[in-house]
Amino acid sequence: PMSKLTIAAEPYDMPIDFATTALLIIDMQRDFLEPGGFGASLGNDVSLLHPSIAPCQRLLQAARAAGMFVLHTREGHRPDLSDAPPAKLERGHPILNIGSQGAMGRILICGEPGQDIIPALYPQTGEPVIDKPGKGAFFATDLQCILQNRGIRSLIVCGVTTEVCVHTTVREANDRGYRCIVPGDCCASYFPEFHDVALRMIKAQGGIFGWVSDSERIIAALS
Ligand code: C5J
Repeated sequence: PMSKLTIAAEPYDMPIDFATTALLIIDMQRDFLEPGGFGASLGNDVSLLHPSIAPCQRLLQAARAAGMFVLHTREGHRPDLSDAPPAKLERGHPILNIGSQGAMGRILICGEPGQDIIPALYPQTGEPVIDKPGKGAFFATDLQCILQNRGIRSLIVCGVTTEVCVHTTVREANDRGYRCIVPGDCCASYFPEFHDVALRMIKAQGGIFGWVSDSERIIAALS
């Protein structure tokens, strides 16, 4: 694609420089999307997240075909839980705690099958995978270092869940000076009303945190 592109979006179209834009896919992990993982252990219906998979897959394919820099994140903790704050561990009252043995290995622990990314969106060689102990992808990770080294200034941020890890990451990125666009159909929440309001919050007030678009409009701009 041409270096200077315009993505149709709200609250207004977003001009991007292709060379300094990356696709950041947040936490499309088995632990959130499949039965028996962290999300299900908290009492959520994981099927509510499934409509985001196909649009995410189409966007990922288009980004790869265009040669865009792609990164993936995974929420997870060290096996000894030393990077898990007690305040995180004590909340939620799940059926299985973080670190407990579940159907896909230990819940939300780095290196376990459940903590890995779903096969439909599996990272390819050359696509950094950022393991993160928090909800935001910048906290206690090398994400900013990697983005700076590539000269990235704009981020297409998608994944799950809209109002938790996607939102936290967009807020962190916005404060660090990154221009963020969120394709709403490539995100999902266990609470559909939170998904809707989270997207409205990003684009309200003239785009207080960023832009909102969808996979179709972003793919159209890339092709
Ligand atoms: C949550 C996430 N919802 N990836 N994590 O706990 O959004």
